[in-house]
Amino acid sequence: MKATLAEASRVPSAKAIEDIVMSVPVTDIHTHLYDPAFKELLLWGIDDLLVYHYLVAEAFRYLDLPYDKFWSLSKTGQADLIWDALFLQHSPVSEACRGVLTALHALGLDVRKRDLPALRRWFASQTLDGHITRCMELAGVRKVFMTNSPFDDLECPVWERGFRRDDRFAAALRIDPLLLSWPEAVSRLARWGYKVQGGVPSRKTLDEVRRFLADWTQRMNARYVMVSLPAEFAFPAKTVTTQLMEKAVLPHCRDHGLPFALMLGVKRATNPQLKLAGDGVGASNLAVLQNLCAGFPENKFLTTVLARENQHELCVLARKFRNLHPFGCWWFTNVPLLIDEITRLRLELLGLSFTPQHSDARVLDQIVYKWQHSRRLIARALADKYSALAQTGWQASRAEIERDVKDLFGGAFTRFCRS
Ligand code: RAT
Ligand code: ZN
Repeated sequence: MKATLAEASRVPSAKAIEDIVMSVPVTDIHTHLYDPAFKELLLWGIDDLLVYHYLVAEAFRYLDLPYDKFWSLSKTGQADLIWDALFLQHSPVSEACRGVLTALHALGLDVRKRDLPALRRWFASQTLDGHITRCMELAGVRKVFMTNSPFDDLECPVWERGFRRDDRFAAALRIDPLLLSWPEAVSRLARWGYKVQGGVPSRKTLDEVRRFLADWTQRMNARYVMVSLPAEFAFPAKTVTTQLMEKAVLPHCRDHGLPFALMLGVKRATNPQLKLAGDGVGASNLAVLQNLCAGFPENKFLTTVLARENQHELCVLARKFRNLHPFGCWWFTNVPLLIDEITRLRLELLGLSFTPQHSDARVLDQIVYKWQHSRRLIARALADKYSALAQTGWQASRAEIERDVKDLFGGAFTRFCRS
């Protein structure tokens, strides 16, 4: 028998579901933000918002000055050009532009005036500590995962000196150079006292790489190990990358009970003149992921894929392998059209056993817009699902919905990491 309208209406309304989703505390599982102890590495404020590499790429669609000229300008000079091109000369309809306005508006600033100097004055009068608290509150974020690389010359000395941790910021050990630039990684590791040699890694070298990973995992208290891989990455294969992965990284993760996070499908330096803004996307062969999940059942894989074409296969793989946890709408997929599509696809194929979003924020204020925009879309997708269930007579209670939402915004991730 079909449920009556009255019965269906006992399910919390779409508005009530939206309220639950808009207010649930979030664990932001991948960002490029830093613990405030890293001082100027934690970016914030209007100029950093404007020179975000997503906006740099968009501004060059309109700018005609040479790339070098742009890069030789100060941060303020670059921000002035971007503001003019993307906000004044054209309407800021792209997701990255709209995001700046959402963040400013949520911070209580009047965007109608288009007054960049006034915005700068406002940010100059804020303290970093106060601003962190304010942004985290506005975004409803309770924990931020950083991206921490021992190979980063600015970041590394701070870890080596040691500092008092801010427990709102958790570490993730990022190892792209180790797996993707082996000759340079060898010189670094050797300089740090690890007895490694270039070429195909020997037993001794692999042991030393594991010692390096263990040292840094401990130093950072890293909660997972992470790499981004190009679209053409293959596994298995007879390459140094796969050897290191199989014989050092995966055993390390198993020993320490840590997930290995794979970000698949980036094409680095598609246009090197754009620097950080110059990376692109390619469809990955997800046989790689199947081979890893099946070949290493004792390992846990957090995975996000950059290509829209890979999203469906990622879900299907996650149905086959419980050691695979899909997460986030990464980078070029972090736009409303695709967040909506990908989230609905995941709900329909995986239920609630995934993490729909991470912010990837590089500038503190961005957490405010990235979470506000994503929460709305996720809320709508969920409301449609609970309403479809209500048509069968199944009424999800408020407590059940709250439980489900907590899972999506950090609970399922935490459980996966602990499992
Ligand atoms: O989204 C981004 O900001 C990209 O530049 C990348 O940092 C990407 O998220 C990554 O972690 O490699
Ligand atoms: Zn990232």
